Amino acid sequence: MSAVTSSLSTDQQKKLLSFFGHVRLHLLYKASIHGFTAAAFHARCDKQGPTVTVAYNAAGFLFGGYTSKDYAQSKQAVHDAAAFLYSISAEREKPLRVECVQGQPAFIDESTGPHFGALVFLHGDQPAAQNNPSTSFNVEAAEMHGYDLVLTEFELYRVEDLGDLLPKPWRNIQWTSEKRKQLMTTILRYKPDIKTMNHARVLLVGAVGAGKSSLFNSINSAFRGNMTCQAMAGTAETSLTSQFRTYTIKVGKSGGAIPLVLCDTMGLEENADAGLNIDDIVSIFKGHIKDRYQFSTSSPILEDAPGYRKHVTLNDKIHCVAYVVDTCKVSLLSPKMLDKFAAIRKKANQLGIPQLILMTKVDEACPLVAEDLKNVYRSVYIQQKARQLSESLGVPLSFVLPVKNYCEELELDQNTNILLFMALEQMLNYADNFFENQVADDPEDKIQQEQHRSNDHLRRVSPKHDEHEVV
Ligand SMILES: Nc1nc2c(ncn2[C@@H]2O[C@H](COP(=O)(O)OP(=O)(O)OP(=O)(O)O)[C@@H](O)[C@H]2O)c(=O)[nH]1
Ligand SMILES: [Mg+2]
Repeated sequence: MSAVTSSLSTDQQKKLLSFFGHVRLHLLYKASIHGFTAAAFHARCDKQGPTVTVAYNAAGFLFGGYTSKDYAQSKQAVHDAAAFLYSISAEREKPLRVECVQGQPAFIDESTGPHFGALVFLHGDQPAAQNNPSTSFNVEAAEMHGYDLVLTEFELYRVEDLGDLLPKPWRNIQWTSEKRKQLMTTILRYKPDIKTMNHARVLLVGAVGAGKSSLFNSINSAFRGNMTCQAMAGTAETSLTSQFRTYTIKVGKSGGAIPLVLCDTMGLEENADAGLNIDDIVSIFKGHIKDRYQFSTSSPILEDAPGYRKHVTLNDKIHCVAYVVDTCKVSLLSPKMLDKFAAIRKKANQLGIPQLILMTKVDEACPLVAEDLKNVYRSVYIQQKARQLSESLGVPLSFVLPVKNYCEELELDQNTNILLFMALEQMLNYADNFFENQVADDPEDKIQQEQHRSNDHLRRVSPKHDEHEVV
């Protein structure tokens, strides 16, 4: 299936947005991809809250209707004082807006295409609209669509209220260089509580295009001190990453490795036989998959495959899972995708692997955050998405961390690094919980852990140690 992207030009989008306050348009349905039928429309657009339909014709008109109510095929006439029909064209500087006649229903909520009385879209399951005389809207056909009722495209967008900024952030962050340094020092000084271990291994799991590879590149860049693009990142219909990769991250160009290994995977897709499969994820959890293993979507790894590691140590296992989710797609997580996440979570829980969620692309999701990343914990929209994500995945809100990856910048940014380092710090804390569970299971390791703790304590109080601090 082709990528679903908006057909709105920048000028059309600007004019359409001028009808609303501080909102974001989220494309839910595009007839040329999903089908010019009422059934295809309702499958994607029912129960989505405030939406706007956008019809395109060859005469150059863009026209449709806004409603703040749900489509639900209830067979009822729906009253909505906020509803309106509109038309936009290049010739008209100001878009045309037609209000609903007071007391009249805005639309008939049936199983046809959207039915605004005066205008019925997807008429007869065709790329067509129908213009009717109506008591609800007084529509001038010439102004609305120039009598051209053949639709070259038809889309529906959810109109998401971005809200304003919260007076107080929902998490307190110090956006200072001291904070960045302190986080970096904490990460560099990290040592697992098990003597034989010198790093934590964290797995990135998420849908195609969620930003997993970019996250590694961003963290790598932050430690390296310049932009890097070691992992291939970009947009494609299926996962761009097709191999299992384990990455060590160095401080500077020739410095030592940080005590964390990031593992990048192929993206998840909602269909059972597409994208990374759950059996492979379990093999990764258990340490059986070697670096550079080429995933196959048709079958999971076999024990006699060259990429299969038979004898695993604690070092090879995954100690923390970070689910990477695109903030813009939180409300679009389909039941099938949520089922996949639930199945993966169940396996991780059975193996005692702690998990957290990284919400990427916060800049793309909220213009206030794009303007200033320091708004990330003050944006009503980001907070709402974090809550929604924690509910849909069934994890506490404290497990959800917003991050922004480097993607178009040429220079590092302190605030971007702070969010990335906070995510890393949390991964290490969670990996510690994994190690604690291992130790609790193994009494011999418990003794080693005690020894390690006392040595570690001596190291931490030694003033000489601080002389070697790397920041
Ligand atoms: N604006 C913005 N774009 C991002 C961010 N993170 C990733 N992207 C973009 O999203 C696209 C996909 O990113 P990738 O890192 O390739 O995603 P992935 O999860 O590795 O995808 P697959 O390997 O295909 O499964 C790229 O074009 C990135 O530049 C972010 O935080 N903000
Ligand atoms: Mg990738």
